[in-house]
Amino acid sequence: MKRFKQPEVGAPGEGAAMLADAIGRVAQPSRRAFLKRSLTLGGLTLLTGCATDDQDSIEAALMRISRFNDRVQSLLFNPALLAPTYPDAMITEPFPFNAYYGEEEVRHIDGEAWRLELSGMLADRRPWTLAQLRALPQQSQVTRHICVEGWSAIGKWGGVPFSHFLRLVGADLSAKYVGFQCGDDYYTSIDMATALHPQTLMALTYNDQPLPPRYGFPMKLRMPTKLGYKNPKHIQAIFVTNTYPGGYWEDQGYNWFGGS
Ligand SMILES: Nc1nc2c(c(=O)[nH]1)N[C@H]1C(S)=C(S)[C@@H](COP(=O)(O)O)O[C@H]1N2
Ligand SMILES: [Mo]
Repeated sequence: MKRFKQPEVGAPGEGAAMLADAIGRVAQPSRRAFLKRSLTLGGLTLLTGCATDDQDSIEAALMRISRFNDRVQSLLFNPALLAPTYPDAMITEPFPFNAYYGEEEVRHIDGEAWRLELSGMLADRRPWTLAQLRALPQQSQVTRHICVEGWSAIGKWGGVPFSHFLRLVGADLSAKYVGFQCGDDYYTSIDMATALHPQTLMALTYNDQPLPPRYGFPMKLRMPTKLGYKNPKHIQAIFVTNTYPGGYWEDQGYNWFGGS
């Protein structure tokens, strides 16, 4: 991080254009608009101690603001507050598909061979079969999924309350993070408070049927308190850790806490 260095900006406005460009690449759309309205070049320099002529230091500064924002969101998160639920009649048909690739590339995972792997800060690291997960107590919910790409949809998911599962395997509930590795190389991570939220489900069904491949067979994590990209599909492995694990979109600048 370069400190106390004056911007070596050629033409007036060049630095601002660079800042807008960096914001575009770092921030999610809503935050981008907010930053554009509220930050000037000088303001960002004061806030971060960074000269704003340097792309890397601008991005690092915006990432620091976003990580600060994560801490604020964690403090504001109320684990007892429930996300709205809806009647079955309001379920969106067809429910949209989304991934970092097109629908023709949806992964087809073999449910018989699949094992859920566990690692990190938990007592019982034995892998789980799909049949074993289906034998655990199940719950269902009709909730709204919100994607930062500008759509939302109501769907019905059923599965195992994640807090029940974490207790069952002896997870260290004082750990900071729960991380997920997916069958399509997607990955993400969440805060422990959200992992233990009563509406956070290890979803095995969609519309009372086994989760179809496009919605994340054999298992996804469904959290109505978080944006779409925080809800991992095709989960292969779960780990509990105090080391910040990041995520596929989060590492490209999307806000990590990602609450909705
Ligand atoms: N494994 C995996 N999970 C993922 C994604 C992905 O690309 N791969 N995309 C995320 C995003 S951005 C969204 S909006 C939702 C879409 O879920 P859906 O296809 O059930 O609507 O999945 C999330 N989880
Ligand atoms: Mo999304």
